[in-house]
Amino acid sequence: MSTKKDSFTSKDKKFMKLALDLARVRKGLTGDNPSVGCVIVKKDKIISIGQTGYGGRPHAEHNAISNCFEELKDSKMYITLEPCNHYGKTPPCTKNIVKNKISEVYYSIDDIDPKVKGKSYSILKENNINVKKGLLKKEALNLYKSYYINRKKQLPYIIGKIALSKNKIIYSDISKKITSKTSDKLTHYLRLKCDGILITSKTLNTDNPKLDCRLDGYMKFSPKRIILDKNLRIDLKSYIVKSIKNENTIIFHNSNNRNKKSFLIKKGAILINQPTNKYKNFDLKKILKKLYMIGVKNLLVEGGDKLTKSFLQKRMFNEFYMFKSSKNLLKGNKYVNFTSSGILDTKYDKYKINFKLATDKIRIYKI
Ligand code: AOF
Ligand code: ZN
Repeated sequence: MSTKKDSFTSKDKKFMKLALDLARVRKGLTGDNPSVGCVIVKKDKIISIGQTGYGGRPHAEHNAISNCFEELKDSKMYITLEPCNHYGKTPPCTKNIVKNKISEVYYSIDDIDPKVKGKSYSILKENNINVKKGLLKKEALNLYKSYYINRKKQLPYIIGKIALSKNKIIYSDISKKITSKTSDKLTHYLRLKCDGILITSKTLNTDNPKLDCRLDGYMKFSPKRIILDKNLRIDLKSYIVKSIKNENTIIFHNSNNRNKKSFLIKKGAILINQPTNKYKNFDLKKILKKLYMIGVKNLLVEGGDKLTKSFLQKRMFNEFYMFKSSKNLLKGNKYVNFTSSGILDTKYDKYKINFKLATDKIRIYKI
């Protein structure tokens, strides 16, 4: 039975919802390819499912087809994104669909990649496949927001995160831990979903952070560590330097310190000599463009107060997570206040999500 607003049945919606869930869990783990979910149904029974492979290949449709042990002829395929129709690193999914005699294809939204965009509908129709698009479109647009931003702006999708105490302190030299262990899980989930994590060498040298994803079994999906370090002040005894391997660390600098540079390069870090502007600062936009070019599609900024403020002032975050503890933090000899509450209230006040997590309050601001 179809619902009032569109011609899709509640069963169609259920199957597409499953496809969206499959895409959602793999999101952030498919490199430069979007994460797609695919469900194949025959006589109202699910006969196969597929997701885009880790790193982006094989495509979801390919996986669903090759996972299937039943006859595919006359089945119906639900896909979260327009299936590809081009020869890229993999052959066209439309061809695979036709070859396997799948008789109906429902997909949610058009791909934004110009190689693919909008062409699959007629290709499938010409092959006598009953094709419909627009099923759960709103949900899919939400899921692919970051992919659309990537491709349109040639920039990473940027998530900011900060943890502060009740008295708005983000660092104190006498008490390090601000938010709860439960909140740490959410931080690590964000690290899982991002392929790059950005901090300054100042934060690195003060906090000696690990910046990895410590959710059980997901360590291997830890993001690349990206350090802004104009004068190459990075502490060579820090955890980050000790754990440099396989180009997992990118350092933007503007320094002539030969010894330090060659030490870091030998360890396996990628050093990028980045010119500064007339105020002797890095141009963040230029850095973000470079990061996109080298494969960082989803970037988490776990900055200190200054870096966070720069991003907020320029409205460069697509999402911003504020973790607020219910406790005051003792101020030691050194402490840092969070100074961007005003910017958040004026520039990011339109769309907020609030929830409690253990003893903390989380607020997500979205653009
Ligand atoms: C699909 N299913 O699961 C994904 C698609 O280089 P290739 O061959 O991997 O093609 C990359 C393009 O395929 C990518 O830019 C995007 O347009 C699309 N992604 N398509 O049919 C999938 N991930
Ligand atoms: Zn494909």
